[in-house]
Amino acid sequence: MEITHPAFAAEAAARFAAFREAGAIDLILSDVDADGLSSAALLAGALDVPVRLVGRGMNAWTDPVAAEVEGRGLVVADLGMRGRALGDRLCVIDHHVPTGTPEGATVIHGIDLDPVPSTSLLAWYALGAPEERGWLAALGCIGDYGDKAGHLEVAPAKKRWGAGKLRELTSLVNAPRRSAAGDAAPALELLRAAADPAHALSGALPGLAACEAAREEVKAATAEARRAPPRFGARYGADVAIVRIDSPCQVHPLTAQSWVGRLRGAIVFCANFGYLPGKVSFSGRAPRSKDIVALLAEHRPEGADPAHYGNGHRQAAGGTLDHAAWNALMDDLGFGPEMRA
Ligand SMILES: [Mn+2]
Repeated sequence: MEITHPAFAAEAAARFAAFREAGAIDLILSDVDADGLSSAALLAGALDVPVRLVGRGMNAWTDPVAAEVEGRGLVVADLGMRGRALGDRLCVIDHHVPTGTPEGATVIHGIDLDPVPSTSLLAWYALGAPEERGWLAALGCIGDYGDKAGHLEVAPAKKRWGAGKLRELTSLVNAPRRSAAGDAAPALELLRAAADPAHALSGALPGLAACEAAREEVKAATAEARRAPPRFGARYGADVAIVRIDSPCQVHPLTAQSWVGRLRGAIVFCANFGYLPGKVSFSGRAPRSKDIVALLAEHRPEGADPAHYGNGHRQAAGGTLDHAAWNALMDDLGFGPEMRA
């Protein structure tokens, strides 16, 4: 397979080998989307260590998780990066806009590369780019960026393992985290057990049926969310839209995504009032010329937890706020009672 960033990949492999050499790795923390799961499947397969998925309403860089991983040798994948040390020894593999660098950590970060690689590509580079596992690298990349974002690994993976199979598997493993239950463990189980995408989709492995059921549930919730109209506030007019929904499923990112192409040039947020009790979960999508991370930083309301507000990519970021902080943000952005909690 071709490698988008060959010099970086070689350096990542050397850095990761040095990390392995220097001490034990006994736990992988990862995100629950296709990119996080494929990164975890790659790393867990190579290192033979368990995975702790960091899912709904949780953030790896907060006290509860820090307490849980105390004393461990960790790889933290696709979960952002902050200036906080976790565990006994730490390797961070990530591609989100970082807010700091943990002291003493081994860091494999792709934010300064163009195109920015998925975490799955970075994890695959770290492991020395093993050909047979290239489908997992491509899967995470397709999950985060689609299959036409200029990553050279994707076209050969599509040719070798099937474009349709890779797309189908990406869609399936992305479904459980979005369902009302939100448990991505079956998707990880499926990816870990599979030799390749055809094997994963064959029906012979555990996890597939749960992924399929989750996808049906999410499809129905998405259809309902699409019926909500975008609203505009006094401060930015047509430049910032918000769509309000109420769903136990994580359909706010998809809903924001579906509007950003239709509302020319606007930053679009979808605010979900039914996802976490007592909170508003919101997801923003922006056209290339705009920067959501900057917008949210400028309007950070009092009471916003930095671990759960305004993190992500320039074109895709959001957060979770309690009702008071959400209402303060709405006041600041010039929205009326239609957006208040
Ligand atoms: Mn990612």
